[in-house]
Amino acid sequence: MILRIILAALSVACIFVQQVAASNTSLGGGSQDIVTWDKHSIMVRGQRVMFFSGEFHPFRLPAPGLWLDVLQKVKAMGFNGVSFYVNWALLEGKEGDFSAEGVFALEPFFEAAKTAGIYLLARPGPYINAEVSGGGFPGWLARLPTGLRTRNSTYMDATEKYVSSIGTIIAKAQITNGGPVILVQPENEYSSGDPPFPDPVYFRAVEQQYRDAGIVVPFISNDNSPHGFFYDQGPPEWPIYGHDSYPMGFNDDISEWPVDALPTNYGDLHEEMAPNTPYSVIECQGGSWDPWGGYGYNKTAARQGPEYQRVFFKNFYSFGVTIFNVYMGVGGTNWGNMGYPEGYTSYDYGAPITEMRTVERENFSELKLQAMFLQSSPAYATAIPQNNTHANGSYTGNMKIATTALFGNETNFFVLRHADYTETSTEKYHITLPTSKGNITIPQLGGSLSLVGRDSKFHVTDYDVGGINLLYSTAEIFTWRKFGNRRVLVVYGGPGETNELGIQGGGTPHILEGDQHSIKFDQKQGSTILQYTVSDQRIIVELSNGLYVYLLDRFSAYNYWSTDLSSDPVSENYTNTTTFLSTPIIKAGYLIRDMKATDNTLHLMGDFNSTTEIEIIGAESDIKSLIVNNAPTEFQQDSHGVVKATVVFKGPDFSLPDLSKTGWKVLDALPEIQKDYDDSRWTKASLSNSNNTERNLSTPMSLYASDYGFHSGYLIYRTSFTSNGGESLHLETQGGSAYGHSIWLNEIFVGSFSGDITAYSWNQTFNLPAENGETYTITILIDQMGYEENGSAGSSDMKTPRGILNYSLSGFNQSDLSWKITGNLGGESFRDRTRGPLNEGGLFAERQGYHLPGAPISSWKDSKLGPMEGLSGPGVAFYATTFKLDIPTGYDIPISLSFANSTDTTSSIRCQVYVNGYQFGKWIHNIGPQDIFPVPEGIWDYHGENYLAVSLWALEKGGGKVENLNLVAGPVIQSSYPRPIEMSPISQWHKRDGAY
Ligand code: IPT
Repeated sequence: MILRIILAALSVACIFVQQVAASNTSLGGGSQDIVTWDKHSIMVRGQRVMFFSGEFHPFRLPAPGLWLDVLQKVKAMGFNGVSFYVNWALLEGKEGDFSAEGVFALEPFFEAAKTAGIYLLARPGPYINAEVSGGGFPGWLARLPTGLRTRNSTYMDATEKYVSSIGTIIAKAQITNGGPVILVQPENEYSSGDPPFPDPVYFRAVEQQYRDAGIVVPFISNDNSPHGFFYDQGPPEWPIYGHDSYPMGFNDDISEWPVDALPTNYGDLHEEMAPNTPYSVIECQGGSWDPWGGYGYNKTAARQGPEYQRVFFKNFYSFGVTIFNVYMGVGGTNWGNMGYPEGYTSYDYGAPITEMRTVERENFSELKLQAMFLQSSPAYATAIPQNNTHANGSYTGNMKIATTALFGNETNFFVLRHADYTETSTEKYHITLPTSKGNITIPQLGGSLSLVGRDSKFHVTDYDVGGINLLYSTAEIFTWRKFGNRRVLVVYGGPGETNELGIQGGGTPHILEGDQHSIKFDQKQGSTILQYTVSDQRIIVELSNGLYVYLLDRFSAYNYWSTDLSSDPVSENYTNTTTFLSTPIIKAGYLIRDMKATDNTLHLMGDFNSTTEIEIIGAESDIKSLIVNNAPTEFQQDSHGVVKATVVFKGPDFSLPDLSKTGWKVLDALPEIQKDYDDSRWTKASLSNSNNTERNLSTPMSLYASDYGFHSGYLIYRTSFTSNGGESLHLETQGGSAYGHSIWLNEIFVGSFSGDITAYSWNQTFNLPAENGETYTITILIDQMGYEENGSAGSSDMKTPRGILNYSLSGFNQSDLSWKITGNLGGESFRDRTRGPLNEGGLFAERQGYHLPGAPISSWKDSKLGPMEGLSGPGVAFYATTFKLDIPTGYDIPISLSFANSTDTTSSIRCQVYVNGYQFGKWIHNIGPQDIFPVPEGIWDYHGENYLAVSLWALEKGGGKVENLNLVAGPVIQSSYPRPIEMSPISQWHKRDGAY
């Protein structure tokens, strides 16, 4: 055994040394030897790391005080990494004016990652896709006279300020400088486009920009699927090769699984394309975005739920993936107009951790089982995946079952699934596995094994449980631990399944807990063979070699946790396999974040949603006190060292304000249609040319909002004419999926387009009730839904214009009309530096800053019910109210705004909602599907006054209202996370100079 460890250490050291030689090279001066890699995995300070990561975008949770909460939950899921994008559009809203402060600052995020012990993969773009407006490109790029994402110097120069600034910020947070960043991905899915494509000159230039900014850690790429781009350029200058995978597609029929979607050839492709880099899946589908009018995220979460995770993720493990990022780990919110047009406000994504930061989805629990297993199995990282062309029938002789093997030095892994992965029936099988004791056909004690429904399972042979050889197991391993002379192995299976384990030198088993009849023993191959039927009655078996085996069903296993903040001087809080495998296993309920043992005292930090029996398995033998969430807690410790206690859940005492009683103020938010309205300070649409490379002008002047610097939220256009009587107006506008518009002739409502998910633009002709000799102003209000993404390199998709594309007024030449335009006040010289360039649109109330707390609402008219009173005709009203929240600390109680209109309400209304100035929702009742808008603590002040504003745009003759607007509390969690949460910066209203 000792020899084995020494040999293993030597071989790691050799690989390490070789690799240092191979990858300690420089591009623009970058060099380091802390993060290295070989064909199996990355290594940090020579220790192999299975980089198990969840995608999280700090910019989608503008409450830095909650970042640690989220990262601790990712860590509790057994993950050791997070991948994050940075959204350029939010940091350089005006060309050359880069700022990353307040909610946009990354330093607190890096600190939180260090505290949680989470390694980071930084993905700063500059292009990110990510279902954000322009795919992360700021609106001013629409004015570049060139396609985007090419070597063209106009484009490259435009990226320089951002890349050098964000590159410098990330560089400081690299592990070489004591930070959590260990990998950087330049660009994003640079996988298709116009010639020259693929362009190594361009790709390399982006890398060079980051090297110049001080990035020294390895680069990693994310091809959109395994094309192998750039790998053939060879190391060392080129990145670790990675690709993405979204096998379930997006927004497809929610109930069915696609056929032929399981990528069974990716392991072979990797061997062909990039055999010398670790197999890396940079984005593995962990949910889906949901479009306007979509199915809603609970359905997405269910479709990409535990069955999908078992079948599809284990398929990737069968190829030996060691860099694995689940997109998304935590979705978050498209607040403040940041989303792209196809998506609505919520970006929950059906991810394992919800937008409200809860962990009750089964997706979380299933992933925890998988991640814990791989983190507990150091042999996995170097095991060699076997060609699986003949997987069907191999090892089982049953053609309905596919088995793919990974062979290690001693330990072998076998991944089983139905040959037809969509199969929902049960398949029984026997399997013959090679072991150190020869081939063994399992089960040996009678009966058969089974794959029940959509499932995939790991079987292992010669698996090292801290020096005890697990000859084989068909039960899946959750984790194992070694405490002194004792070992604990926790395994699980699906309900009703038969499983069998062989434990070498196990001697005579002793059942400590559970039903004697559901378990069988025998001695074979020098091992204790143990067969059991999985039920929710756990079985604990003690073997004579000091091994305790916990036999669980999958659902009970969900309640088991292990914490691995190793807190040692070298590995800090990052997962350290050696210390990890000697920390206690904790059976609890909702969430365990951390456990520390000092001087015979156990300190446990966890979150509870009900009164919970806890067990700490592997505590020191003489525990004197147990402190749960800072409270001394009664406990017993049994003769096996297990500590047992009860954590009592005490429901909090609180109530939420009733929004029909808080009292509202209302303002007419469309003064533009009034007779005397003065638009002299508006921007004249005077450009006779546009650089827009996506669409040629159809009008004598550009009416593309991006040409005038307006990139977010509502747009308003005005023009005047003197009538010859009864003109007709033809209009073509464009705002992206689900957008809408309304048109007025002076104060007379002319008509609207209420939106359709498939209508990105709309043509309409109106007969104007205009009288000969009278002068009229036409006012057009357009909802712009964000810019399109720019997925194909060299394209100009993000420039797809917003605003008026074309118009004609009968009896007039186009050039007889002149137009004025407004969007947010100041356009790219946006006023609210706290909430960034996109938070405001062009409504009068937004231009004045009335969505900000401290707005002078006392002079506005009273409205008893606010948006629940609504408008009796078409128009826009702006409502505001204030109220106090007083939420007890010690609890995590997410608070959302719920808009509820009866489903038969046909009237089209569009609302925007602002909480303490942050736009946290766009509600479009006639499109849906989102009615509930979570707002994070930190944006809400849970212990003080809050300012809530709602704009309501009624698009139809009959007007409209929100039938019910409520504050609703999400799941109430008794939480160990320190509260109060630090407030996000809430800058106040000041009279805005030059506002119109
Ligand atoms: C992949 C993008 O890289 C990512 O930013 C996000 O947009 C994701 O899609 C979908 O949520 S692209 C992939 C669909 C090929």
